[in-house]
Amino acid sequence: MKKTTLLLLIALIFSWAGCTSDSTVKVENLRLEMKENPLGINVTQPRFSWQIVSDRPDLAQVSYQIQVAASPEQLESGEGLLWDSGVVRSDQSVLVPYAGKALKSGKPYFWRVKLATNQGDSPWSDVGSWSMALLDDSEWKATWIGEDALSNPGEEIGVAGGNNKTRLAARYLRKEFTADKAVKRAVLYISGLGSHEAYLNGKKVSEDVFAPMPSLYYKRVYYNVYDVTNLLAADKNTLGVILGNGRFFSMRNPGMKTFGLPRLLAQLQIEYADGSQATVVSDASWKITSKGPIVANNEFDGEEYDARLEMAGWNTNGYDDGAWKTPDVMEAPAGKLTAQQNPNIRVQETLKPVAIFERPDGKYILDMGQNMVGWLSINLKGKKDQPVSMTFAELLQKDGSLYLANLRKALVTDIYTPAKDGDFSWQPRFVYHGFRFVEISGLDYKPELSAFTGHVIYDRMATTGCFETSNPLVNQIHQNSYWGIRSNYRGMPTDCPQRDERLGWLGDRATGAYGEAFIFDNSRLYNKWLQDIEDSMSPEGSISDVSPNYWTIYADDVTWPSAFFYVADMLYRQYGDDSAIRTHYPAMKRWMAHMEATTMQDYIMTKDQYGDWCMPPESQELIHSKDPARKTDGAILSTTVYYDLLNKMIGFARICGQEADIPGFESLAAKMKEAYNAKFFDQETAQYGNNTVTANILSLRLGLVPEGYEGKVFKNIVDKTEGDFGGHVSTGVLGIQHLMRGLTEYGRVDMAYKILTNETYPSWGYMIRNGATTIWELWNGDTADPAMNSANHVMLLGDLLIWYYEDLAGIKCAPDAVGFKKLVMEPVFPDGLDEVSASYRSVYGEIKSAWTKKNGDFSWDITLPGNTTALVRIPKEYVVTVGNLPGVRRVSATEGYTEIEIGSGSYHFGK
Ligand code: RAM
Repeated sequence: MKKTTLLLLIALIFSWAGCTSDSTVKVENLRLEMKENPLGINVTQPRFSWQIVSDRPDLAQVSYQIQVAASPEQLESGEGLLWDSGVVRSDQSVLVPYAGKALKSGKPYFWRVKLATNQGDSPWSDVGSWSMALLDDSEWKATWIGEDALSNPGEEIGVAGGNNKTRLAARYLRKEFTADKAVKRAVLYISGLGSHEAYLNGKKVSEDVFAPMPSLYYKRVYYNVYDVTNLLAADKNTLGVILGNGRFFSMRNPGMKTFGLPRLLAQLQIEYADGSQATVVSDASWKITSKGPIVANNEFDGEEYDARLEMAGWNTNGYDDGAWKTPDVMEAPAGKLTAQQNPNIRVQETLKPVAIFERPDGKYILDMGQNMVGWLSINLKGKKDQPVSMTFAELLQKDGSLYLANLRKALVTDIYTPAKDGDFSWQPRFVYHGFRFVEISGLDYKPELSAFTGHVIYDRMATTGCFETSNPLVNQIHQNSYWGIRSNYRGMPTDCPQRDERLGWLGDRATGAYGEAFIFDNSRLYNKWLQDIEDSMSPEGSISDVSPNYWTIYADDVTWPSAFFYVADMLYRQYGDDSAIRTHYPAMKRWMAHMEATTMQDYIMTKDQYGDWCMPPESQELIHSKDPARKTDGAILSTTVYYDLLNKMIGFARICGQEADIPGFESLAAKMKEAYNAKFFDQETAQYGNNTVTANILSLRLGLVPEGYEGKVFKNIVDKTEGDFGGHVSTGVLGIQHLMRGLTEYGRVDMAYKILTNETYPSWGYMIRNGATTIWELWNGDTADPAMNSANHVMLLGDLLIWYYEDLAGIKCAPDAVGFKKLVMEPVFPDGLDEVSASYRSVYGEIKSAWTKKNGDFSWDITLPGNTTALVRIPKEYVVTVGNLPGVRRVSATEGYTEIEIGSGSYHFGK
């Protein structure tokens, strides 16, 4: 595109009438521990965050005052406050820690905040609230209960030498009790393992599914906290709980860690208006049955529901449970009972199928139009005793039948057996599938599309990012990523949602988590996952490549465990939350030392497990390349990454006040750099190892290249990409984490853009051209062996999403700031891309950036939230003059750029 010099105008989109004294400053979006009015907070100094808005530009906080009380009335009157921070001169509006009187277990609290800003004072905010978890184990009066037997035909616990399959019916539990006085507050503390669905008087206590989230149950057991005051009836009440198997009674055994038969711990605490208290706890006074309609539930194999076994009214008062049993007292699962701080899973969206067609065998195939994760709800006509079954798949075979080979041994089939002829509605409770297509059998008519609804499930978190460009392929890749990411959150980030695996593989998220954080508020999820990783460590300090370690893989490689560090760093940079770094620093240090002691030789890390996993192989039928010229030496991967982790540890040590550790990390890093270059760097050719793009780009981006050689090393990356791969990606999971940013930083955004927009193999565009609506596990996912070939893996995204938001849109946190308090906005403008429009809801509020450079005209709209600033850099070719208008703090010219420092507000640059 021909670039024209354009006049830069700065105008404020809003009408700004100069300084008036009326305060328009408002405080919004109160958060406690990054959540809105949370229940069951388990830290004693929770942190407050808020956002500030006004209709004028350049809004900055000058001071805050926070008040906390045990009731809204006390907050209002100011009497008996538990904390009044007083006026604190500070611009901090994210994660300000509580410093008042000790907070009490189980109690509710209320807070508000008032600010002084450069535009005047805000009024008091609305009142936010939270409640504390049970802080002391001794407060648990409940007993773990369940049915300690297999009592239905066909049930299997899985045995060594057997088929590994497990099968078990859901457990139904009930308890009637009386609440004989006026109730002020009732809170249910509950852990139902694997998954529970709880009811009070026949009503669900929440829309959560699969709660609580998975953990390494003998180290940690999560419980959930629900306020059920409104569900409690005067006088007689019934608590009902269904227990599914989840990840506790695991899908396969042995081969996947299993923890035992399902069990329930529940404690309902009632506060009466007269100040007295009552507690209803799980114990031997409850009743249990496993003869209910959910006769099997297994996340791999599906759910089987026999409507003939329904027990109408089982979770309401007066149900005759004479046929039910007294529950067995079950052993406690040993792990520390911990209030879950990350959100549970919910149905987040529903989808209607786009097509249905009949197969020659009388079965129907439903097409959802999108590879999705969750389940199907059905409204169909059935015949008594004639099962209707649904089998789920991502793909179809050429003949139009389901392609099941890539699901390996997962049976992925839900079965409903009607109790009578006629209409029925159903959906499963304890299973999910990764699918686009569903085969339906057992019907004697062709159903309407309206009979089906796809329920998309994943952890309840806000969508924070939006990204559109003038190039439909670039948009579609973002859309596929969005679907892939939401497909792979199940209380932990999973590798895949469909086959017999669905585990928390670390390597897939080392850099991925960072890119994902632009699209989803995944802060609580990743905080939780880091705890899974630490819980899953070996006593010797090894990190399991799968965490929670339902598969235990202590390979002592570097590249997969690096996620422990990179994700903690991401939480700090993206959300301003350093708690994960502080919590896990000792474990990180232990792992660094363990690795140094066991796998480092002459300052080279010698162990690697996966290589540059899933690089495009030489033949499209292969899963892994066999060509030595394409494979990167494992020692290069582990040494470069370990070196980078040392540098991360230096920063972490500072955050944790462990400065004494720093010289050790520094001197080790220096020795490693020297040894690494001596061993792998050829000064003549400026090549690392066998000159793969991955070897060179890791060395370059992670800072190992000797000064002065950067350009030459980079040239090798470019030459290799152009010469050997025709401008295509040649990396696997390791190299891809740095590819897009690396090419851009060293001046070849055109090559990054080519790689992005390729539609020939290998590329993201190739996946899409071949029907992908998510991201594949393999570049050659359409031709490779089904043994390892998921159509919904996110690891090959590498740093693509980071590059989308930071480099294409220019939404980038400044290196000396965290949480987007300060941005450096410096988009790249690849030839061929005319428009980018993106937004990101940061912890300070929404950031927007939209530029166009169509027909020679350049324009750029930016919006920054209150209490943030940005350094905007516009290439000189687009700018000749800059006005001096409100919100603009400074304008200066550097070589090639006009730099404009702005405060919050909305700005338009250009015509
Ligand atoms: C596969 C997983 C995962 C990857 C490991 C090494 O089985 O699906 O994505 O991290 O292997």
